Amino acid sequence: MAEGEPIRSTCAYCGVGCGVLLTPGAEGLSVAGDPDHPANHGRLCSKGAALAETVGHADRLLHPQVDGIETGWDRALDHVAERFRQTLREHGPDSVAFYVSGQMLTEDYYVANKLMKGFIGSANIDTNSRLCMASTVAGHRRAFGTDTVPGTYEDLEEADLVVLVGSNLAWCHPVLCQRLAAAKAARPGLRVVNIDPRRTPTCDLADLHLPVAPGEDVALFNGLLAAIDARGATDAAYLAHVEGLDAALDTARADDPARTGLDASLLERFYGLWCRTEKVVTVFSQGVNQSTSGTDKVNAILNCHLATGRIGRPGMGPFSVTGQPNAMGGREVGGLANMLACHLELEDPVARAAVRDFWDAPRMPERPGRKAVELFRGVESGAIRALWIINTNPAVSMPEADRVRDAIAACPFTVVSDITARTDTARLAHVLLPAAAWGEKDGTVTNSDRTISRQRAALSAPGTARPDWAILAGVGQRMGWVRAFDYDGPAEIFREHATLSGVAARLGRDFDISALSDISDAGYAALSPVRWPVTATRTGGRFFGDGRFFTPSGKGRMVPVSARAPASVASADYPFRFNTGRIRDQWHTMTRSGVSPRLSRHLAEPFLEIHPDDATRLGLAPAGLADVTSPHGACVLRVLVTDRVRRGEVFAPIHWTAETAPSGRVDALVAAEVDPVSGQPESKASVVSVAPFQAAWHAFAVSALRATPRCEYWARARSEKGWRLELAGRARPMDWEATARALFDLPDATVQSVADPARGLTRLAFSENGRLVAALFVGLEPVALSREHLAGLLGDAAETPLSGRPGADMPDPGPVLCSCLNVGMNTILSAIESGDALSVEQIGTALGAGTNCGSCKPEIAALLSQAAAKEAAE
Ligand SMILES: Nc1nc2c(c(=O)[nH]1)N[C@H]1C(S)=C(S)[C@@H](COP(=O)(O)OP(=O)(O)OC[C@H]3O[C@@H](n4cnc5c(=O)[nH]c(N)nc54)[C@H](O)[C@@H]3O)O[C@H]1N2
Ligand SMILES: Nc1nc2c(c(=O)[nH]1)N[C@H]1C(S)=C(S)[C@@H](COP(=O)(O)OP(=O)(O)OC[C@H]3O[C@@H](n4cnc5c(=O)[nH]c(N)nc54)[C@H](O)[C@@H]3O)O[C@H]1N2
Ligand code: SF4
Ligand SMILES: [Mo]
Repeated sequence: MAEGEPIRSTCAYCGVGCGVLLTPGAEGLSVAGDPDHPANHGRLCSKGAALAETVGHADRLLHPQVDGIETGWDRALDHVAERFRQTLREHGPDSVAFYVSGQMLTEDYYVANKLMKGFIGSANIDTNSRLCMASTVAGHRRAFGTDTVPGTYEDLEEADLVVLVGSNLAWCHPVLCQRLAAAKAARPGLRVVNIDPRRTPTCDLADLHLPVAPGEDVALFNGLLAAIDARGATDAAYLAHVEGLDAALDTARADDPARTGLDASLLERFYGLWCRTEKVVTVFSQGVNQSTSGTDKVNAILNCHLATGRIGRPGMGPFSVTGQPNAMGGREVGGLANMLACHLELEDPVARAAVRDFWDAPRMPERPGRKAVELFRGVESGAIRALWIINTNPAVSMPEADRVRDAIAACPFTVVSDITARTDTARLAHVLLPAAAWGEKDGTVTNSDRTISRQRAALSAPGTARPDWAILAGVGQRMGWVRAFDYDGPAEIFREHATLSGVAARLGRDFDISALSDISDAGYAALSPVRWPVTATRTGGRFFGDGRFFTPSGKGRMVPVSARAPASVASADYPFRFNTGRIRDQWHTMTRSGVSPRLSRHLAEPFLEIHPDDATRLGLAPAGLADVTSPHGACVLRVLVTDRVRRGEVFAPIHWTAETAPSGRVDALVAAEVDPVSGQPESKASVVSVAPFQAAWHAFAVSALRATPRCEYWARARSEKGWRLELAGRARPMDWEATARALFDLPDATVQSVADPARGLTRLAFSENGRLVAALFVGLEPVALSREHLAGLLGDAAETPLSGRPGADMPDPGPVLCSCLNVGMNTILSAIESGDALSVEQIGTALGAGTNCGSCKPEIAALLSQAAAKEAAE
């Protein structure tokens, strides 16, 4: 790459795996979409576009810490190695565990897996992919004999029918959604069906929405399989390569599609469309995986594609979209407790011997290790006594999160590798190891369609932070395996991994990138995105169209499956079905996306979507707060009254933590019920009760410095010039000014105040040197103010901050809808009302909203249709 040219890398976030161009400069990093990357062809979503805002060093962990004291690497790594060795000596290999992540680079992941499975000699390494892709892995292995996504992104564009199952593609895989939307715009015949109990923004793209009853996708696809057979849509020639049709049909016919709760006529439309459309792609994600029947849901889908031979050909096939940037790479290196490496199986003695020889490994486990939920149960029971958590935040993201948090806190020895110490999990560690972050390190990731791309460093790591592979190798060497972990960089690790894939290929596995085994350092530095396999004779392409599978018989397998309801049963005490998921602009526990003020504008608080009828019945006020309780924990969430969810069902996003909203940790509510085959938890179908939170007061605050309230409810988000806070409490403090001074840590600042005790209103503005540094607005009801306006006044010589509203000459833009171009909802609404803009495109032309990443287009469309409905009613 020539001097001054941008550095080609891959986005830090989702499994779409978009290519980015990074240009470090005096003004900071600039990030643009890579027009030459096959995943995105230059597009980015709001999160990708805001990457540059998240690479600052403000909250970074800069040096190792042992028992809260900063120290050098030698001392920290010696200590970790010694404690792991001691635990092994005293309690055996299964008393230690690693809990790792689909966000690690392949090279990091490879070293972690090698250290645990080949050298420590335990299979107690599991990953957050257990909460994410495990059911798909298990379903793929049952049907194909290997965990392989057959198709490519182009298939979504070439299909005539795309079925989205349990996927909010518009918010979670936005660039892939944009590609689908563009294909549909160019070819309106392309039909999209969305299967989701909720009406999500993804529905705006759909011709048909099937609001399936929670957990009942097996019944839906069993009904489809029966319909395929009844209508003669099976492919006899392809079925010669497939076994199990009759058994699968028997169980399919025995299921009653009425379980789906869908009208017979709606089902009929869907079945008819599927049966008569040859080019069909079924995209599935967490609505499928995160279920106690997740593996069966996957096989119910795969059965339909196998029966019709619609697989591995252009525009056809089942398509699991992966969540994390390297969920796929993790599967390739064998990061799950029940896999070995390169799609080899741990329990296969031949595979074990081959990997042992290749690694020259002293000991290898013969049985699978503990899967995530069991792993933390082992920590709780004391069976696991030394734990290393890398690149994941289980004290927040595991089901029964309070229990997991307490188990980690009680573990005799916990190491956490993270980029920041401000996570709920890092706070529990004995040893904290500072990892180099995205943008600071080199390696590879594999996206949802098997494309391997380089991540490249464009910035130097702050403090003494190191890449994860180097931290792991350092511990491996100190534990005594000097040669096995003597790597001089990620290229060397990659070559070893590629060479091992050749060994696996000779044992009949499909993951084969052996043509990259002797890639030079320069070749690795310049590696362009490439879809695996990469062998002497083949690069990329699709799988299974030729009828060749990786099962013992070489045939594809249809698996007989039967519908089961979710494990948690609603009762009078817990009458609501509790669904969880993601929002557009935040990434998981927000340690990175939450740093961006732009991304924090869209939805700045934890919330609960609830149907208007339920809200009325329970006496929940719109924008009020609700107490949400389950047998496992409690939350307080902002009420969002909407008919996007049905009666009896509620939905909450997963992103808030003890750092950002302690009563918004929704996994505290989620039951740790798991799929019997994959061990994946049912994150989408717990049961809860909902009641109004009895608030004595509500407040909104802005503060130049990070402030941590002590009341029952608070949520904190970044703004350009500081922080914004939502607060509420069950009891009124005696003295608001004293409370506010303590909250903002401003004992001496000048204060302006207005109070209306009769209406319970108090407004306080604090300034230092004539500049506004903090303000608090208290009321009896949720405070209606222009939050954007107030957050913007911080640092200004604001004369009238206490009005809480912009002056008459400055319209209030309202909550931000388009985060890329910072266009508020009120601005869009007034353009609609004035008649200036009658379509999403016209709004784009007039205001710019929706013209960059396009992720907000569904919301703009919703505003337009609301306005049209209002007009019609008037
Ligand atoms: N903005 C953003 N994007 C992300 C992420 C993020 O944190 N933020 N995370 C990434 C990761 S790791 C992942 S795994 C993906 C997840 O991507 P998705 O799976 O698309 O996202 P979720 O919101 O978890 O869940 C998808 C949908 O499943 C539905 N659902 C719930 N129960 C059922 C059911 O029984 N049947 C069906 N058919 N649907 C059901 C929910 O209502 C929800 O709308 O997103 C990735 N992309
Ligand atoms: N109820 C419910 N729970 C869920 C889900 C759900 O839909 N519903 N989804 C599940 C799914 S699919 C997933 S993937 C998980 C995600 O859950 P987690 O993996 O727990 O969430 P993240 O916030 O992505 O955690 C990543 C951590 O790694 C740190 N980090 C970032 N970069 C680096 C690095 O380069 N090196 C190291 N060592 N650390 C780094 C971050 O600061 C952060 O603390 O949540 C799961 N939990
Ligand atoms: S869709 Fe967005 S978050 Fe996902 S890889 Fe592309 S730019 Fe990043
Ligand atoms: Mo995930």
